Amino acid sequence: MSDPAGSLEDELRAVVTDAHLLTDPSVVASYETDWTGRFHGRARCVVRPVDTGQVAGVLTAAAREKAGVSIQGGNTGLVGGSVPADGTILLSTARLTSLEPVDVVAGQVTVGAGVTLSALQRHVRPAGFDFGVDFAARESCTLGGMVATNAGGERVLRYGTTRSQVLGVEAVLADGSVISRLGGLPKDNTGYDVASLLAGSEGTLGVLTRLRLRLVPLLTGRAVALVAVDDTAGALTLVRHVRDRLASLEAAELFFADGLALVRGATGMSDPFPEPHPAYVVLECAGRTEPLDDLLEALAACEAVRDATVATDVRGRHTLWAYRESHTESINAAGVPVKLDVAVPLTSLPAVVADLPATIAGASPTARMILFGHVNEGNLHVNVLDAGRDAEAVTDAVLRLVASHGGSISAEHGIGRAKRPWLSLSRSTAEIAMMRAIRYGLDPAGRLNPGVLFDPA
Ligand code: FAD
Ligand code: 2HG
Ligand code: ZN
Repeated sequence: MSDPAGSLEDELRAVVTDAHLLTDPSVVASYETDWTGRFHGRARCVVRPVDTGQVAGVLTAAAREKAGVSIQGGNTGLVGGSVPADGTILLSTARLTSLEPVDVVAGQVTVGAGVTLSALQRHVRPAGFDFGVDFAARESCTLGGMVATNAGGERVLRYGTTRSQVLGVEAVLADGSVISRLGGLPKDNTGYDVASLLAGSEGTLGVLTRLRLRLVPLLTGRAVALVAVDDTAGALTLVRHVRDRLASLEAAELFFADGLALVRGATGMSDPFPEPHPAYVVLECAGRTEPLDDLLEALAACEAVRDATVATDVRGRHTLWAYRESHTESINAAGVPVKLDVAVPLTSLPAVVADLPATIAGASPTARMILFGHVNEGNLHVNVLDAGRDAEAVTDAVLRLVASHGGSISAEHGIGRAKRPWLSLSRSTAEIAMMRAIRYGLDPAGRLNPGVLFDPA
């Protein structure tokens, strides 16, 4: 840090006002640990800018003083990317909460990067629209964090990942300059696609401040099924069967008996079926009319189904979803997990699921694995409890298994700090060199989100 003590803080105070420069260690501490409790960092201070102009002011002052800046949205990220690098300014997007009117002609909306997913849903639904990405962290995660990590979630099967929903961005680069492309033209081939480039960049290329988002029709006819199957192969048979018959299929989520037991223990929920089963799939269909009859017909004709329960009313649907969506919180209630979010080709999925227990036991005899995921994308959430000092060995063993099947070491949550040493398992030397050239071309000293995605400069 090159500034004489206090001068950078004075500059920041002038930009965001006294109330939004936080320096009291007990207040700053609430920004310094991630959602899982596994990652920590020490911020120099926290700034809470209210608009793009203030973000630009913060980054200009930081650039002048050669100070690092870490970026935090809802702090629900699961790879340690949202905690500050030691000694950096922590820029919180919590006050970037503008919600512009829904553009009903284009089916688009422009929102601040600090808007939470649930606030966006509440904003667009009365206008007959919905957002194409949804998942359990909706009350806290922000659109900026979702774009920065290219979040996936439960509707990728129908609508794709967050990147597919972003038509434009406003962002501030490390030197304080602003790029603003919020016109929302669905067709625009005038060179590099800045929105796509920033999606998934994990805050290493710029601070997202506003987003132009594509919306999807609000579909109120909904049916959810919780289906018992024998194993992963059975789950795949079921999903293919329903997906190939019903265009209304929106979600297909897999979990196993030990995950159900953990969730039931943590939540007190009852057993969904009279008999236990090895594996379960949550399916959701959505349309302008209720898709229940079509779903029941498809389930009745599928050889993989061992039992099923369905719901169309809001409460019943939420209850069935809770068996799946409560996994993350239930795991955290049991301890600090090693979290891996891998994807493999669907043809490899049964083999990888079968190999994981021995792979993990080989790295950590004490470890306990809870597995679940977004089955149609081959995306497995490998959660490992009680790994103790073997966390790195477990990570290494699982990621190498995945890579040996041509999979990705991160399907959803990003690289962050947690998976930085393993990036080369999924990306070639030439690709990493290209990514670094972009990152350090825009931010030569690597001051934005240092330690995320790449080693600190
Ligand atoms: P943060 O955690 O604050 O930040 C995440 C990363 O983005 C960090 O590197 C941060 O520096 C960067 N960042 C944040 N805001 C900005 C910005 N404005 N500009 C630039 N960089 C920024 N993820 C999925 O993909 N699918 C799921 O189904 C899913 N389910 C989840 C369920 C639970 C219960 C939880 C706790 C998390 C889940 N996640 C899931 C993780 C997911 O990554 C986040 O919930 C979300 O995408 C992060 O948003 P956030 O605002 O909390 O970002
Ligand atoms: C989900 O799909 C999230 O619920 C979180 O991506 C996964 O807790 C996890 O490992
Ligand atoms: Zn997920």
